Amino acid sequence: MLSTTLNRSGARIRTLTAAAALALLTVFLAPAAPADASAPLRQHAAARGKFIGAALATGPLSNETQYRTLAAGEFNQITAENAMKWDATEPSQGQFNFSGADAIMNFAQQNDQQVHGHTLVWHSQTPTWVQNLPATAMREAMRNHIDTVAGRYADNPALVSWDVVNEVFEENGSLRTSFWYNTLGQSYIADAFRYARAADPDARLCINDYNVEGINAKSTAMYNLVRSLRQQNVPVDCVGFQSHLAIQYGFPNDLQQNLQRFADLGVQVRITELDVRMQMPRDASKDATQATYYRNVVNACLAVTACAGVTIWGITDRHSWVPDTFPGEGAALIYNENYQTKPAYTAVHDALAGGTGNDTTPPTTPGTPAASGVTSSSASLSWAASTDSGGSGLAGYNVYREQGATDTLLGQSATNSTTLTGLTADTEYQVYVRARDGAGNLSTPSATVTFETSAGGGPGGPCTATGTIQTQWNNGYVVQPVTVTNTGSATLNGWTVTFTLPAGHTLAGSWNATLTTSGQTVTAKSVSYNGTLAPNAATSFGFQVNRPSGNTQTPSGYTCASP
Ligand code: 9MR
Repeated sequence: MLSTTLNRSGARIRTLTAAAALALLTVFLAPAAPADASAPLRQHAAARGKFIGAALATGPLSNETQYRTLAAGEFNQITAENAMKWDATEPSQGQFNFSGADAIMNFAQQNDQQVHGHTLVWHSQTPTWVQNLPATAMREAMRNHIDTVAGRYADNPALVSWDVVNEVFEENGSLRTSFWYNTLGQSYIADAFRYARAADPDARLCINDYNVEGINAKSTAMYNLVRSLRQQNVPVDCVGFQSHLAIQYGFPNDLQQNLQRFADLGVQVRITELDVRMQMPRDASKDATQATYYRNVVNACLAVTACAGVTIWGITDRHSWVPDTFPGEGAALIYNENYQTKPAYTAVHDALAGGTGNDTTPPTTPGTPAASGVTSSSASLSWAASTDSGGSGLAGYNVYREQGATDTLLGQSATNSTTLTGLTADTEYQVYVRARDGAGNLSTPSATVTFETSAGGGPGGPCTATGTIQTQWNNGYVVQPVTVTNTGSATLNGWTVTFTLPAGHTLAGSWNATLTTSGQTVTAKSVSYNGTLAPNAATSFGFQVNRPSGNTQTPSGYTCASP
């Protein structure tokens, strides 16, 4: 008789016998005394009622002993990095291939791990035979695919959840104009969830996306969609926050708050694809910042009851998608290329081992901030770092403006430096910092630093623009951010960036600038809220492009001018 139970993280465990139930409950539930400091990640995670997972690639899983040893020993949850995607499981219509997917499932069963299925319906890694179908046939192909793939593992107790739809939003929060949307309209999303529920009634069904970790246009669109689908009784049980972070773009300090607002809708939340990349080469300071990001993500999940756990998008820097997609960036994982632990491993370990929230010792008082590069609207601050001995670890710093009785929080930083922006010209600021630990304890305030912003206005000055490919797929990509920097000594009052799209590429959306095209030349103009740029200050905009299938070119010739 099949039965279903929920563990403390809400993960579903299906069992066939009482003995099997006991074995699994020991693994997933273990009300566990806090694990020994040297214990692997999975033991600490289980003691906190969470999973800690990794995405696994089938190549190294079959070829590399160290990869297998760490995958089995450190993680109690796994996701197939590619093996369960459509191009792997149904390369031609009706011809299914489960060799990679089965290898992942077998590994999980051998090692008492839960599996998150990734992914049933996505615009990427989906064969062209699907993309070219007319509407009725496409909907039926989607139903049959979900039925066959999710159905195959429906009675397997290791398979607990599925990414039913992946990456359905554009960066500005509108629905992505994928072939799914263009052929079937928005209804493909609800249909996919209903087909998945029918194929595996017990699996937790998730919607998953990137750049939704903080509160922004895209995550708010996700929030509204999940709420509206659930109001219509569409079976959406869970939301996945991919969390492909980069130390040069800052930490989403409102992650915990964002996870909580989704949890308040009644869904499970999970971190599904965590990695933290950096510009190469690695150094000790970048490693330390990266460790702080990992620690903050794990702490955010620990602080939200409905957060089931954290999956890291790989094990070792030897095998990671990052360098292929972002030339010059890498080192995004918690083990280096030689399978040695990095500070990020220690951060994840210590956050998971950090006890049950009984840390009441605040971090030490940070040093007095030093101000530099003060302009009419920005200032850079740095200070001597704090340390934390209470167990939960240093999480970051809050930066305040002293204003008598009601001090204002100007910003938060994961590291012991930050650049304040949006300051008022010609104004005196008194600023101090307080350190924060993983349990939310705040240190006593540092001494204050006083600086005065310069007068604003003046004629335009020179500027530069650089575009970064944030993500790309077979027939499109997102450029985010295009960073516009004022390199002159006067404030810019409006800017214009031009660049060239390769032949056959067409704009599919943009944000934080007004874009017009003439042939393949694109002109991007500042909008009301980002045209004023103090000397050395930077702002950014982004855009999305469709390109012919298989073409790998990207835009070139970014130039910036002020009007
Ligand atoms: O890590 C995956 C990489 O090996 C594939 O080549 C790539 C192809 O699209 O997909 C990567 O995984 C993606 C995941 O499935 C969805 N979110 C973004 C991940 C990184 O691109």
